[in-house]
Amino acid sequence: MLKPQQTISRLRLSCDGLWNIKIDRENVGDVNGWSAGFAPDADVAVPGSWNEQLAEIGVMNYIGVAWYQTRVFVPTAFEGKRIVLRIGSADFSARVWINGKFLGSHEFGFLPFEFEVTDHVAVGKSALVVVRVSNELTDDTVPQGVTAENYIAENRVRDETFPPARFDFFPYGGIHRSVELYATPKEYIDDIDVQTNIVSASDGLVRAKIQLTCLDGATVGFRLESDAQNWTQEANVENGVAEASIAVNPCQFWSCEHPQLYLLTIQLRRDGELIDEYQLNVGIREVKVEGAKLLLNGKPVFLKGFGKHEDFPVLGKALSLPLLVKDFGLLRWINANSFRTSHYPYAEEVLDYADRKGILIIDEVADISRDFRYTSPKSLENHKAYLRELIARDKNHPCVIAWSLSNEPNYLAELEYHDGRGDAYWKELAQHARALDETRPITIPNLQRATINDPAFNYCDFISINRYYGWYENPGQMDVAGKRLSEELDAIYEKYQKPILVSEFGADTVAGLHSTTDQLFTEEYQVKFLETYCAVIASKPYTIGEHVWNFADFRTPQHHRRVVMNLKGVFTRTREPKRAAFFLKEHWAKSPVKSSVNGEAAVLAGAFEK
Ligand code: BDP
Repeated sequence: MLKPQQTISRLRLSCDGLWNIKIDRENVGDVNGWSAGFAPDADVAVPGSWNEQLAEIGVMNYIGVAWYQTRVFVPTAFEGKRIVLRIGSADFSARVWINGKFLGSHEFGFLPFEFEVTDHVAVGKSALVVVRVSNELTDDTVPQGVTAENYIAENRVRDETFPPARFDFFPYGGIHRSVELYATPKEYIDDIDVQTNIVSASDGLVRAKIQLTCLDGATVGFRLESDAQNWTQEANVENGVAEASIAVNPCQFWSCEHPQLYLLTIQLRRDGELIDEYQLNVGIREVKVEGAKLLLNGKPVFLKGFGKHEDFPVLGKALSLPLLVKDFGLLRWINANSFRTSHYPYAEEVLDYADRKGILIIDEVADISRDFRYTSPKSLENHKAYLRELIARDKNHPCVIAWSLSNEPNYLAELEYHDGRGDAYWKELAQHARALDETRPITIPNLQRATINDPAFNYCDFISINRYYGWYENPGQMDVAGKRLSEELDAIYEKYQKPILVSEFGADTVAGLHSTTDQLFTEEYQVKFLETYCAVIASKPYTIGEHVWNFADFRTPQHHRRVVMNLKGVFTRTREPKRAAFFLKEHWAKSPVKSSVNGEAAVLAGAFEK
C-alpha cells in the first residue's frame, strides 16, 4: 500500500486538527443516525488518543465506541482526479462515512486504511467525514481481548487489570495517526514492490515491480538516483504490471553506518505524456540468517537496542514528530542500532526515519499473549490478514530486517498450545509470511512459561526470548538470574541450532531511588540487572543481539504490580535518562567483538551513522 505523496501528478490535503467527538456508551449512534453528523460532546485532536486528552469528561479508562466528525473542504484542484480518504490508524477498529455515505470498515489497529470517495464528494465544497472508532477487542481480533468476566470465570481475579487487557500497555482509543484526503490521476500507480540484492562488493541490483490500474498501451519510466549518479530504464505495461531490474555500480549498500538511500522515481506515461509519478527511497541491502549469525550485507550484525512503545503523556498513542526526532536522537546518543516495534506496527513516519538513520527494525504484528483456548480458525484468518496488511505497508523499507509474527503466545501456559494446535497455527502462519516475503527472516518472541518446547521456535529463522530472571523470578538475586539465563540459552541453542536474540530483559526502576544493596526498583539494581544479562549474552557465540525492555517508561492498565506505568524504561516516560542509560551508552559504544560459533573472531557491525 503506497503512502500518499505530493508529486507532479498527486495532491495531499491533511485532515488533521481539532475534530468533534461523541462518546457512545450505550452504542446508540447507529440507530440515531450519527453517521450523518451529531451534536458533539467535546473537541478532540486528531491524531490523538481520547483517554488522557479528555480524561475530564470521563474517558480515561473508556472501552467502547466513540464517534469522530470533521468537515473538510475538497479543493477544486482535485477536479477530475481519483479522490481517496486515508486514515493512518484508528484503534482498534473503525467504520467510516463521508457525506452520510458508508465507505466501509477496518478491523485492525495500528495499520492504515483508505476508501475511494470520488463519487461521494463535490469539489469546491466541504464534505462531512464521520468515523466510528471502537477500542473493544474480542477472542477473534488481533490482538485478542479479555473481559472482567474472563478473569472471574478463570479464577484469575488477582490478574485483573482495568481496563481489561491481554497486554501490558494502555489500551488507548482514538485516531492515532494522520487522516488525509489525497488525489491521484484516474489511471495511477497502485503499488510498488522493490527487492534489492548484493551482486558483488561494488555491484547492487534493484528489482522493481509496479502494479498499475491501466492494462496496456502505457509505459513506465524508472529513474534511480543518488547525489552522484543515476540510472534509467523504460518498461511496457503488460497486464497492469511493469518491471525493471537496475544494476547499480558502484553501489553504496544501505547499512547502519551508511544508510545510503537512492531515490526511485516511477513515471507512468502514455504516448509520451506523463500520467502519474511516485517516488520511493530505496536502500540496497541484504538480510540473511546463516548458521548462528544474522548477516546484514554479508557481515554479522549484533542488535543493540530496545523494545519500545508508542506512548507519551497526553498524546497517548498519537504520532508526534518532535517525539520521533527526540527518540532517534536518544537512540543515537546511547549507541543503539535497532529496536522492535513492540507490540504493534508503528507509524510509517517512524520507519521512514529509521530508513534515513540506519536503525534496524523488527516489525511486529499486534498479536500479544495469544491464548489458544480462544483461538479459532477465524483467529488464524484474521492473523494472516493482519500480516498481509503489515507486509503490504512495510515491505519496501530497508530498515525492516525481520517480521515478528506475535509476542509471547501461551502467556497463561494453557495446555491447548502444546497439543499440536500451537504447532499447526505457527506452521501455517509462517508459510503465509514466507509466501508474502521470502527476503526477511521471521521470529516470535517467546515467554519462558511457553518453555523450551515452544512450537513457535520450529518456524523461526532466529529465536527471540523475553526473560525476567532477577525480576519476576529470583528477585534481587542476579547471580542466580545470570546462571539460569546462561543455562537456558545453551539449552535452547543446543535443541534448535538457531541464533538467539534476547528480545526483552529489564527491571522496573523508579528514577531517583537508590540503594547500596541489591534492591528492586533502584537505579543501581537496573544497572546490575542489565550488566548481568549483557555479560551472559556476550559470552555466547550464537547470540545475535540484546533488546532491553524498555526504551522508556510507559502507561499500563491499572494493576497492583504497576504504579501507573511499567517502569522498566531506561529513560523515564518524558525521556530523562536513568543511571542504566549511561551504562548502556558505554557498553554499546564498544562494538562487541564476539567469538563466532566456529571459533574465529568477528567484529560486529552496528554503529550509528556518523
Ligand atoms: C513481557 C511482555 C511485555 C511486558 C513485560 C513486563 O512482552 O509487554 O511489558 O513482559 O512485564 O512479558 O514488563
